[in-house]
Amino acid sequence: MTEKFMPFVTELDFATGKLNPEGHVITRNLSHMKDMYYDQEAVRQLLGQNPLIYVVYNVVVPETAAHIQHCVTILYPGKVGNEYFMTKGHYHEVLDRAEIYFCLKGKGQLLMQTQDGAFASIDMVPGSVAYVAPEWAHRTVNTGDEPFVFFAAYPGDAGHNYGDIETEGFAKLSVEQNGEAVLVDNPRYGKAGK
Ligand code: PAN
Ligand code: ZN
Repeated sequence: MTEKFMPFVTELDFATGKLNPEGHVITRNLSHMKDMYYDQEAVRQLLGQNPLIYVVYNVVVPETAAHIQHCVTILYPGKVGNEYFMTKGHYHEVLDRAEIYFCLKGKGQLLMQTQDGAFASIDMVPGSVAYVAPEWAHRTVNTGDEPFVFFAAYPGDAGHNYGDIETEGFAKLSVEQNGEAVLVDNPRYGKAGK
């Protein structure tokens, strides 16, 4: 007989967004994603300090369809040139696996796109529960001046495909213009990539 997988709890600190236990922690600095920002001169200037852009605390569960992966992302405020700090973004490796994002703190945007060229964005504030439908790549952007914190849950076997976004880029860039967050067309989308 196979052994039972036992129920368990993880505590989420609403003040910081951190999980206890921390689980599997992923940290992303600018150097991990320097080609993804449009303004490469601004990237060069910032690389010396190599700012921390985001941290993901992942509860560790088996990566099978029976389980539900869940984690918290803390995306720090800041900009590279006039482009807001963002996550790398990905499709799920098993393309049709959906995801739920629940905003706990701060404010941001959830950018999504499909392989056949559709694009969507959702503004996220505390209480927003966003549904990333199957087959949509997803990236988050911090458009505020405090950490943007969200909880995510998705099927255990989803996996992450970063390569396609590294190659094609996102259709829109989220930039500050006159103190406002606006989405502009990404001139590099689908061309040289990134
Ligand atoms: C999220 C993301 C997390 C970090 O948990 O993995 O916000 O973004 P990147 O994975 O794009 O670096 C999720 O969508 N998981 O599937
Ligand atoms: Zn995902």
